[in-house]
Amino acid sequence: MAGSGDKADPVVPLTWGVTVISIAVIVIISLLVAGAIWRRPGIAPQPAGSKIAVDEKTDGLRWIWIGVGISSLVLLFTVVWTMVVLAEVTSPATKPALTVEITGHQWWWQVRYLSNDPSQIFSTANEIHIPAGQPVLFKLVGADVIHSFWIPALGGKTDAIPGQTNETWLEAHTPGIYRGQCTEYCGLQHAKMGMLLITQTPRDFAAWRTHQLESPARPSNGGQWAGLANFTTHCGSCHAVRGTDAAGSLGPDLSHLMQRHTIAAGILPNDPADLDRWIADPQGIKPGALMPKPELSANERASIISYLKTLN
Ligand code: HEC
Ligand SMILES: [Cu+2]
Repeated sequence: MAGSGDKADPVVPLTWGVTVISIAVIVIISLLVAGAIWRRPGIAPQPAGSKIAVDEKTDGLRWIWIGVGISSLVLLFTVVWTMVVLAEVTSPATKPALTVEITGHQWWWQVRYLSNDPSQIFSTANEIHIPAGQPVLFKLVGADVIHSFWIPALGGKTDAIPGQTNETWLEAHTPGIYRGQCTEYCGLQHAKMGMLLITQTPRDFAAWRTHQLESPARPSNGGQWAGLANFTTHCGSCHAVRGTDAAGSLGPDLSHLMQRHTIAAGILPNDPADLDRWIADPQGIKPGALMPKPELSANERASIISYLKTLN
């Protein structure tokens, strides 16, 4: 019985333990109540005018004391166990070397890698990469309303609240991909506000990070250049791509879009056909999403897709 990370490990036995104890309590109490009903001494019909003797037996009181005693012990035990686990998971064993700022937007996650050196800061969206085996500090904020950050396999929920920075931490044992989800109702597309947490070996993570800090390669043919121009005009006010004039921040940073597994907060696979569907009609796929339907001719859209496919 173990979780997938340091913060989840002690919570798993606590969850099962409290569940089993609760079920046992319900079963035992139900049996005792049923037994009491079954054994209730009946009072036989008495002839009119006769006196009914009062039964003064008091040994039933013992059951009350024993019951209260056992219940108190069981409750005390679960309270202490819970407190110990809470204390264990509040802070990691070693100081996190990496800090990631997560901003909950309606209805996607902005992921910003913080650093004291401004040239080392970059943003991505809906997919968080972290090194396995190391604790990572997360700073959580809400851009508009309250969202909540949750990667179930690795730890509990923490709210992302506007005007306030909440902190949490996670650590994964091994490289893998974990699903996460917004877990505070935040509007129409709350259910479609997923994310992936991708844990990598420290070496792979370092390589990924270095690559994220680079600008994507420049277009290599006329169609892609036209795509870049169209992208800057129609999309650049909301989306940024490193090294280009597109520097908007209302939507996800698309600098290395092709490296993501999914688009639109985990609801579509990231392949050219679904990318095309999304750009043709984001409102049809995710009604209410804060990306309006772009006014593009079929040619313009095709050129933009051919450009987006270069963003590795
Ligand atoms: C008014 C701002 C705005 C404009 C203009 C805009 N977008 Fe978006 N875009 C967004 C927002 C907000 C999202 C996040 C939607 C969501 O997941 O709920 C998004 C999501 C996306 C995504 C998915 C990214 C990911 O990693 O999940 C792609 C790709 C995209 N937009 C491409 C485009 C292209 C191409 C254009 C121009 C034709 C464009 N967008 C125009 C705001 C905009
Ligand atoms: Cu939500």
